[in-house]
Amino acid sequence: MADQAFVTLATNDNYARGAMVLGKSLRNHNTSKKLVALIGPQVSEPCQSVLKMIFDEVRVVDVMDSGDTAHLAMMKRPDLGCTFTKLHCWTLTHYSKCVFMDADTLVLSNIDELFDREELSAAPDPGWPDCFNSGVFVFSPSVETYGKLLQYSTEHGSFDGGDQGVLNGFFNNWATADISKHLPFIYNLSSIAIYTYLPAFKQYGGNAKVVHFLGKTKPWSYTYDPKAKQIAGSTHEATTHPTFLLDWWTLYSSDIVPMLHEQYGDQPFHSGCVEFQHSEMVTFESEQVFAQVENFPSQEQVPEPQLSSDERKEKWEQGQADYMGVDSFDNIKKKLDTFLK
Ligand SMILES: [Mn+2]
Repeated sequence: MADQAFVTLATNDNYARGAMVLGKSLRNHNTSKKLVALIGPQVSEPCQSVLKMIFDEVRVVDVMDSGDTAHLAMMKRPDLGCTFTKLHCWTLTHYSKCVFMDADTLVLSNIDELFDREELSAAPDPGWPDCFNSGVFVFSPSVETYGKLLQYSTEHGSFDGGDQGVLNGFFNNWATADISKHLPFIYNLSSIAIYTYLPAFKQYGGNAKVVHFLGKTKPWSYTYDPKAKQIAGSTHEATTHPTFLLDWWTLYSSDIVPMLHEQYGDQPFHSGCVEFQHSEMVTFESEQVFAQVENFPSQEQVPEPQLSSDERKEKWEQGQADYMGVDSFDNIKKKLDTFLK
């Protein structure tokens, strides 16, 4: 349908890479919908060119320059800058229905069936399931709704400082009014679920259709060796399941990097793809630490000191689990298996 579209948002070159991977993943799964990227004025020319190859429409949104109600809203609430840019998706009135997807999401199968849903449909947030997560939602563009959203934001602000707080405040009967507006969690799966409810992840994780790389460390924050198919980065901060992260990097390195190279030409740019120097792995002092990180070798890797069981428990309870090291999915599974036996 020509009047239905997937919409994403990139305010800088890093998020633009996420948007490229998302767009490509939608194409690879044969979506019949249009693809729209809203971008901030900071996105570089070469990145804009690549986005234009993947998306049907690339629209620069400059809230500060818009001279309309959005600009006025921005003057009152400068803290909500990115939020106002995201709300801009409601102005895409040449489409009757859209699905917004964060640039840090990845599609694993065709999800065109989401267009059977009505505004505002979204999946529960894993941290507070009576709120929806605003990384994936179905909406109907409307100038009227857009105006109301801007008014709501300036009057009430955002309880979490971002768009999710604004949208949950505005669509405040989502939790109770209409169950058909609750998207199944597999349309917005964040890895948090793996660590908070592992048996459910083992049971249903394989049905995931959309992965959402929630948290501070985004897929593009890592580096990747395409030959060795290995990822490096600050693994103790990781909030992502290694398999999904590898899916992201496989698609990015094979489909997106060649397009970026073509657009950047002679200009220097950092793709994030490097050949890891295995000779540099021997800088680790203890055999134990080495074993912990050997799947993610990198010259940037700083070995973490070994923690006691109590220290690890404390970190875990603070939400700082070492997801790719000692607290990895495999290790948790091993531990659970010993209980279940
Ligand atoms: Mn996100």
